[in-house]
Amino acid sequence: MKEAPRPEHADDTRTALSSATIRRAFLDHVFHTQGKLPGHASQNDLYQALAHTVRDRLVQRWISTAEAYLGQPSRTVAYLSAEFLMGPHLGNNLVNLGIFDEVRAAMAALGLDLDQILAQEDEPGLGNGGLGRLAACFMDSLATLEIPALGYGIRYEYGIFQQTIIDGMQVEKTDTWLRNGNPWEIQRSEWAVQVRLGGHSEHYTDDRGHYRVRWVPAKTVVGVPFDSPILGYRVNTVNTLRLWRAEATEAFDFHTFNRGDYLGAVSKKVTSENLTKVLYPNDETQQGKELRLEQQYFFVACSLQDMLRLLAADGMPVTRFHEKFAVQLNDTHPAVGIAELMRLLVDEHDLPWDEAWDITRRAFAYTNHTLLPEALEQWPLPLFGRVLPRHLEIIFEINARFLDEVRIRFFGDESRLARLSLIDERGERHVRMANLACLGSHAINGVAELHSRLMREDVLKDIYAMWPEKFTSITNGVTPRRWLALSNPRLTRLVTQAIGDGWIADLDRLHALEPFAEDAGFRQEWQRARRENKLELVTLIRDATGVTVDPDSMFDVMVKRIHEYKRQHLAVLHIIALYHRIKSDPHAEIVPRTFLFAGKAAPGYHYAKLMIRFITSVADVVNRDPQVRDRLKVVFLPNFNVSYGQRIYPAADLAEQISLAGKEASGTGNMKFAMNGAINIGTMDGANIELREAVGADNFFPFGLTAPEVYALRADGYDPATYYHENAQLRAVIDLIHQGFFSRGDPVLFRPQFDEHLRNDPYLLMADFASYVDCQQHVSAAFSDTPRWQRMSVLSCARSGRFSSDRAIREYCERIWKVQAVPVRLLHRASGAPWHMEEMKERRG
Ligand code: 26Q
Repeated sequence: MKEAPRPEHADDTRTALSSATIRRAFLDHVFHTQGKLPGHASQNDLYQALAHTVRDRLVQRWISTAEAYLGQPSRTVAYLSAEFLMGPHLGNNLVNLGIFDEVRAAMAALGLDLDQILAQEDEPGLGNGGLGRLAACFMDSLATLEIPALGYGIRYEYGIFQQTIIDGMQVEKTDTWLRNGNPWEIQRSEWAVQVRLGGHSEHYTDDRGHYRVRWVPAKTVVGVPFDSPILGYRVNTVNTLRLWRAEATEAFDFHTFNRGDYLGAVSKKVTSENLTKVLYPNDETQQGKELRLEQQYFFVACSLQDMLRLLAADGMPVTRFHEKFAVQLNDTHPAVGIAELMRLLVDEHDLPWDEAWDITRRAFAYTNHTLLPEALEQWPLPLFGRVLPRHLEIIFEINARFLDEVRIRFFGDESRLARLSLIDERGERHVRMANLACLGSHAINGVAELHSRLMREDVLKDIYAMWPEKFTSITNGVTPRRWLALSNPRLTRLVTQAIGDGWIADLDRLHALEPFAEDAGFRQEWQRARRENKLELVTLIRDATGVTVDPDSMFDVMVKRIHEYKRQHLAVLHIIALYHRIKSDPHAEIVPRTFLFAGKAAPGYHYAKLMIRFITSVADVVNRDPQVRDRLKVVFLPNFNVSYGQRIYPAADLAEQISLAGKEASGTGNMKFAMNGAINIGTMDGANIELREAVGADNFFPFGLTAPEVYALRADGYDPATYYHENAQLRAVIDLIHQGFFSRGDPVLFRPQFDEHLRNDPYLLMADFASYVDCQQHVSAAFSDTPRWQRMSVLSCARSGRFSSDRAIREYCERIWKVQAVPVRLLHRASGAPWHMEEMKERRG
C-alpha cells in the first residue's frame, strides 16, 4: 500500500526516510546506542548504528502490521522450519524499504562507504543450504505479498560452522555470529513457554470419570522467543521470524538454594541451555542423535503453545485452531508437531480424539525435500520413547487407527501394511517421520515437477495410493530482491532502465527484456556490467585464496553443499580431461576457463571431505603448471555462505547443476544463476528440467542420463568398468589419478574415489562422463561466440521470472494454505506526540 508522503518533522528521527534525516539518526545512534564519538567509532560501531537506524524504520511498520492482523479473519501461515538461512539483514532491508540510494548518500556525506559497512554484518547462518535458504526466501515473499505469517525456528547460538581450508583440507571453526550482538532481534521474555522432556506418562480416571493421561517429565526447559522483523518489498507489511532459545527454569536456582549444591545446579542449567547451542551441520543424512530430536520437539512445542496463546488472544477456542493457522512443515524436522498438537488438544484441552485429529489434519501440510531414501528421517523407537514417552503413545494410537483403515481398504495386503506403518519393524524398530507427516497433513508437496512425480511413484508411493488427492507439486523459487536487486546492482540498473522496476515485485515482467537480446548496444552494456561483477570477484578470489584469475576467462562455477550425488568430482574429471588435452597437445585450442568451487562438507562425511581435497589437489597441480599458461585455473573458495553467494552468482558465466538425475529434489542455485544471466549446464534433474523449458533449449546445456534411463541402466546391470575400457579419454583421466599425479605421487589417497568407482559407481560418473565432456565442448564453442553468449545471457535472465519465490508462495497460498493478503495501513502519530500516547490514555481508561 503506497501512501502520500507526509511532511517530515524534527521528531521523525526514527521514521523519516530522507537522506538528511537518516544521516542525523545514524549519528544519533553512534552517540547514544554505541556510546561513541563519531571520530572514535569502530567499523562495528558504524554497522550497529546504521542497523539501529534502519531497525527504527521497521518498527513503525512492524507495529502497524501487528495492529492490522489483530482480529482479522484471514488465516496466518505458521512456517515451521529447523533452519532459516537468512543471510545479512541490513542490505536487504534497505532494498525493501526502498532507501538504498538515500542511505548511500547519507553515508557518503559523512565520508563513509556503505558497502564497507554492509560487509561488517556477521550473517545469521542458521541453516545448512537449500532448505534453510528456501525458508528465508519464502519469508521475504510472504511479507511482500502481504500474507499474515510467522516463521518459527531455533535461535542457534552457533550457526553453520565456518569452513577454513588448511593443506587443502576442510577444517571447521565455530560460528560465533552473536559475538557483536544482534541488532535485528527483540527478546520477548513475557512470551516464554515451558517445554517438558523425558520421564513417563500416567494413565488415570479423572473425577468426572474420564480416562486421562498425564505426562510426568524428567526435565523442563524454558523457551524464550527472539523476534526479528521481516519487511516485504515496498509494502508496510513486517512479519515476524520467531526463533526460540532454550533456558533453564528457575527451579534449578530453587533447588540450589535448598540443597546448597550451587555448582551442580549450574551445570544442570548449562545442560538445558545446550539444547539450542548448535545447528547440526548435516544435510541429507541423519544419525539418530538424541539432542537433535530434543531440538526438533523443543521448537515445535514452543511454537504450538505460542499459536494457542495467539488464538486465545483473538478470543477463539482451541477447536478453531485450523481456522486461524495454516501450519507448514519444512520437511519432516518439525513433524513431531502433529503428535504434539494431538497431545495438547486431547490431554490438555480434553477434546475427543477424532475431533482433535480432524483439527490437526486441517491445520498441517508437509513439504518433502528429498529423494534419497537414506535421508528420510527415522528415529529409533527406544530413543524416541526416552525423549517423548507420551508422544510415542500418541503415535502408536494414530498408527493403530490408521492401520485399521488400511486393512479394510487393502484387504489381506500385509506387506503394504508394513510399508505404510508409522513404525518400521524391519530390524531395530524406528518411527518414520515422513509417514507421520503425510498422515497428519491435508497436503503434501514436492519442490519440482520431477521430484513430485518420483515422490508419487517411488519414495511415497504407498501413501500416494492411499490419498492421491493430498499430493501436489510446487516448484521452488528464490527472492529476486536479495538475489538480483541487492546482489547485482549493475544488472538491476540496466534492466530497470530498459523495462522499469516493476519486475522486482513481479518477476514475469522480465519477459519485456527479451527484445533487448537482439540489441547490440544493450548487449554490450550487459557485457560490461557482468564484466565489472567478474572483476570484483577476481579481487575477492585473490584476497581469499591468493590465486589470480583472468576476468576474461569463462567463469565456470559450482557452488553448493559438497555431496556425492551432486557430483563435484564429475566436474573435476572434466578439468583433468582438459588438462590432459593440453599436456598431450600444448597447442590445443582450449577456451580459457576459471573453475570456481565452493561449498561445505558435513564434518562427519568423510567422502565429501575427500572430494574437497581432490578439488584442491587438482587445483595445486593445474595452477602451478607453466604449460597451462593461464588457460585453466581452479579455485576452491572457502566458507561459502549467503554473502559469498551474493558476490558469486552475478559474476558467473557457466553454472554447474550436474547431480545424477533423480537425486536433486529441486536445486535453487540454478535459479539464482539464471536470473543473473549465467547459463546453466545440467542434468535433467530437479528444477533444471523446468528451467530449461523456461529459458529455452538454446539457453541451457543439458547432458547425461535422464531419471528413467538411470533406472533402466541399473536394472540392466550397470558396469562402470566398461566405460573405462571403451573411452580412451576417460581412461587417461582415471589413470592419471591412479598414478598419484594429483596426490604428490601417493596413489592411495584418491583411490577410494576411483578404484571403487570402477567397480561400484553409485552416482554413475562413468556413465555420464562422455556426455558431460561433449556438452562442455558445446559450451566452449558458444562462449567463444560473444554475441551469441550475451544473447543467451539476456534471455536466461528475461525468462527466469517463473522462479521467483513470489510465484511459489502464491501457489502455496491458493492451493494449500487458503490465505489472503491483509494490506497494512501505516500508523502515524500527531506531530510532537510520542508513539504510545494514545495507547496510554486508552489503558488508563
Ligand atoms: C535431518 C536430521 C538430523 C540432522 C539433520 C537433518 C537435515 C538437515 C538439513 C536433513 C536435511 C537437511 C537439508 C536438506 C536440503 O537442503 N534439501 C534441499 O532442499 C532444497 C529446497 O527445497 C532443494 O532445492 C534441494 O534439492 C534439496 O537438496
